[in-house]
Amino acid sequence: MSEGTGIQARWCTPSGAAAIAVLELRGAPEAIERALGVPLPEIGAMSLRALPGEDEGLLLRTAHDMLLVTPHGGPRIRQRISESLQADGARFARDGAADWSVCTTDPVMRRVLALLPHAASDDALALLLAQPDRWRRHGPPDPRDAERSARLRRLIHTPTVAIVGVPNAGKSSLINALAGRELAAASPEAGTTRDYVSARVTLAGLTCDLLDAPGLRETADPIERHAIETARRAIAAADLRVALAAPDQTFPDAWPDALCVRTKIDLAPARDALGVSARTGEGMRELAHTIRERLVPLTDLALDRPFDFDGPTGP
Ligand SMILES: Nc1nc2c(ncn2[C@@H]2O[C@H](COP(=O)(O)OP(=O)(O)O)[C@@H](O)[C@H]2O)c(=O)[nH]1
Ligand SMILES: [Mg+2]
Repeated sequence: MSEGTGIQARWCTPSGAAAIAVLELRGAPEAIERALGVPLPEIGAMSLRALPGEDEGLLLRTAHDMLLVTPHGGPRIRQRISESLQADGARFARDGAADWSVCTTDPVMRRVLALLPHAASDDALALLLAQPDRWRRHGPPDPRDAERSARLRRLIHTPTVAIVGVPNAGKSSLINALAGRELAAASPEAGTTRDYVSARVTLAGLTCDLLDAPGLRETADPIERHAIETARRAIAAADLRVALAAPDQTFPDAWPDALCVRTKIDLAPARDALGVSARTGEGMRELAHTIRERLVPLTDLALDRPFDFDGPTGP
């Protein structure tokens, strides 16, 4: 470690919990500038800058000698930034909450800043930061925008996608393939998944929780029956249902609003629905885009109008 630079650093968000992390830096502006390798914004202003560790983030200059930095929330990025700053002599204090109230007097910006560290998807960042300007230009969101607002809030609060289908439809295999790791036991034996498993994945930019429901079949086993009842409720409460069927199966009719997907297209081509193969990866990108479009359509994102980011239960 080099000579101390007098920079005091502190992470204000828990590790890996959201799309962005918040780092507070205090010290001489020249020292902070040198450590980050980028020019600081004016006091009260913010700017998007490249950060050490091949990341980028917003810099919010809250005072002459205080800066809030918002890199991505992943633990590896966080560690690289910590190491880079420590190598420059910064001293890290214990993690603690940031005080956003010093950043701005604009009430919409204050609410945006309070929400930023909790946003799940990357796209939430630009969308939230655009809100103060949109609210100024258009006023608060129109009640007619309520449905669009509810969809856009899925970028902030991770939505749930229930994967449903009869045993052997390929649910566990699909979830493992989307998550890129072995999470749910996949096997040809019906009833392998007795409890539902969930995996957090990012599909075409949208972070969501995939729910692997147990095969919903009639059963005498009270433990399995209980698991199935619990799963039925979770499926009904999910933001989206994706119904899977292997080439030789029929789609379940319990959820008419489900997105239908044929699995195992390496064995037989899909003729009646979107098709995927967990084995070869074929169709997976299209599926990710379709799920994202069902939950947060790009037209909602592109519309230059304010949205109700706090939601009906917000302040
Ligand atoms: N050929 C092929 N087999 C698959 C594919 N996906 C799953 N399987 C197989 O189908 C069987 C059932 O899969 P699983 O994911 O456990 O289905 P689940 O009961 O719906 O969770 C397993 O033997 C898997 O290896 C696929 O894309 N192609
Ligand atoms: Mg399974």
